[in-house]
Amino acid sequence: MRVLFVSTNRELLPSPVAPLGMLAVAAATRAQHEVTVEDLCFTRDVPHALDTLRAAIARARPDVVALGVRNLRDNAYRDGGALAEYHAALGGCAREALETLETTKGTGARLVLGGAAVTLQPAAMLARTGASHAVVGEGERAFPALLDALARGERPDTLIRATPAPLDELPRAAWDLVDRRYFEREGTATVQTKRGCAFSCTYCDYPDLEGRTVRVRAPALVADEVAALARTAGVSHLFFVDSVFNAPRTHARAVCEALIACGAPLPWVCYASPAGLDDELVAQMARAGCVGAEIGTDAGTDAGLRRLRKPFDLAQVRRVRASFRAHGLLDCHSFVLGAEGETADEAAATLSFVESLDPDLAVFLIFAEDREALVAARDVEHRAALRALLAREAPRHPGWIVPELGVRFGPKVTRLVLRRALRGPSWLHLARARRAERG
Ligand code: B12
Ligand code: SF4
Repeated sequence: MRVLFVSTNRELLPSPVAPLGMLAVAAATRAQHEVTVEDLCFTRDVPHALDTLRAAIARARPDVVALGVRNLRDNAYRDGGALAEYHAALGGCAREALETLETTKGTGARLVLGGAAVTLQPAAMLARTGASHAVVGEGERAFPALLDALARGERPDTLIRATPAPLDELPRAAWDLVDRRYFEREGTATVQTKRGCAFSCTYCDYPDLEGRTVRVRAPALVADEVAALARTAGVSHLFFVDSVFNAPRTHARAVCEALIACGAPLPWVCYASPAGLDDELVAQMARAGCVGAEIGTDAGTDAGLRRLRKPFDLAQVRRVRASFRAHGLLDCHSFVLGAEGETADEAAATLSFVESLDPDLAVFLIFAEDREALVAARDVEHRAALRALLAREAPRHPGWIVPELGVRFGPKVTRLVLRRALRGPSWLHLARARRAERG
């Protein structure tokens, strides 16, 4: 079959992120089917995105249009009203354009959705776009299987729940099909060393996306992929997009060893949990090319950590901070306010803890549920109080970032990064500036 993959994400903040997941599905699909890719990320506005989609369908004359949908929220974590309208318009536009093609006229079964937004809210995304099918979870096996079923003239279910696959059996993402502007702009490529998270932090939907059982990739294959990306024009940095890079610890260590063995070819960042992140591992990460990590600390009281079921305490967070400083790694600790019945006093205590921890950067998010089955009326008053607290406190603390309020986050920061032609994830630049200020 002829398949047109379309990456629909147009979010440019904190930086444009290449559609790794969609490129992975494209790689798995092209063994059997004819694949083309269109990326709407750099389109000027929504009408331009719709025109681009229409033109791509007319050009590719696909049997199936596969829309990759990543975000339900924009960088400011707004409720997604505008995004929902955008997704609905894309669905309408794709269906209309497919109807004009002889090959798909009247089949009504040719618009397929996939991606994190679809896994979190499949029913809403199907209703919004009018798509015929939605793949929930990873697409490398489920999507080609769907195409095969369609090619045989079968009528597969609307919702396709993917079964997790052993990662070493999957092909590498089709980086040859990526829009080069991602690399020209800031040079960050992305790699996964594993899928899944075995922790059970109460509010977190990452295990819903990738599973609770961790599946790891062979460290040698990870290192090969990193080395290949390092040879790719424009690639200067790497982001390990695992939910948590450092767990399981043994695997993180093995990946670091494999990277060291191939000369630590790229500076990289990752998401890390304070759990098990000891000095030995931090030192090894530094030798393997790590320049910084976004650390999911999440609460600044031990009671809060216990309630969120975080598997560490504040003393451990302080040890991690010290290790990062000792080994010259930049740190950005994230904090989630407003989850699990947190009181106003506890939110204030978290801010005091951050003040005393004094990381290079701290990013504050106000909790918002995205899992379809759990989306409930939010505590509007508590959210408003947290916004007021952060609006008062964050601007006067150097290094505190609040995406929702645009504090040290937003187009101004991005323009600065672009003007200075700085490479790599933008938070690193803020963190470096902060270290330089401190001397
Ligand atoms: C790493 C990451 C980041 C990094 C990205 C670094 C980079 N250069 O790529 C950073 C920190 C920059 C980031 C930023 C943001 N992120 Co983020 N991020 C992630 C994370 C942890 C992994 C994404 C990833 O690459 N996964 C690896 C790939 C292989 O998986 P995948 O994309 O899901 O693809 C698989 C399936 O979804 C499916 N699939 C994907 N596409 C398609 C297409 C088709 C047709 C099919 C059939 C299947 C399919 O198959 C793929 C392979 O198995 C996810 C959470 C998670 N664990 O998934 C959040 C997540 C994607 N991010 C999210 C958000 C909100 C954001 C921000 C808006 C936050 C902010 N305020 O800044 C920004 C937006 C950035 C942007 N420009 O879009 C949300 C999106 C959903 C939502 N709630 O809106 C997630 C799910 C986290 C969450 N629960 O809130 N993010
Ligand atoms: S460790 Fe991180 S990814 Fe895993 S459940 Fe907790 S918050 Fe989510």
